[in-house]
Amino acid sequence: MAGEQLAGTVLMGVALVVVVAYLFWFWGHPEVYILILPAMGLVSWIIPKFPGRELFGYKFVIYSTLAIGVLSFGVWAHHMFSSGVDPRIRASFMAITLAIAIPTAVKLFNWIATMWNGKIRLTAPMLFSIGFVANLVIGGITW
Ligand SMILES: [Cu+2]
Repeated sequence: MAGEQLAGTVLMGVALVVVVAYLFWFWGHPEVYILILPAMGLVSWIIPKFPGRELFGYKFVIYSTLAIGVLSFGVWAHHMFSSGVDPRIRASFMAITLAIAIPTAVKLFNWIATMWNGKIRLTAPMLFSIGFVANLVIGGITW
């Protein structure tokens, strides 16, 4: 009897940890994207300033921001795959996780296209923005 109670307590503890992890990522993953969107907005504003150009594909960058904001609510369970998520649910979260790379890549290519062959003044904000783009590329490739 004591052994069954102990096993039940351990199982409840494990289940609680999994529930807390689900709750954390349900909140935390959209939050990750919501935090980066204002920084992406700043970079979209700074990058055209110093080559003295318009932002390449302005509308696409705006719609990419909206797409990232919406899709960010559909990726959180990819952090729970090791806890045994149903394969049908896992597939949908995987698809959205892959899909969110598309608007992110649209932003990256538009920032690079804005700078391409431009006479860029390497001021501190511009260097920061180029570093942001480089960091995003390195982070995306090594993910
Ligand atoms: Cu994630």
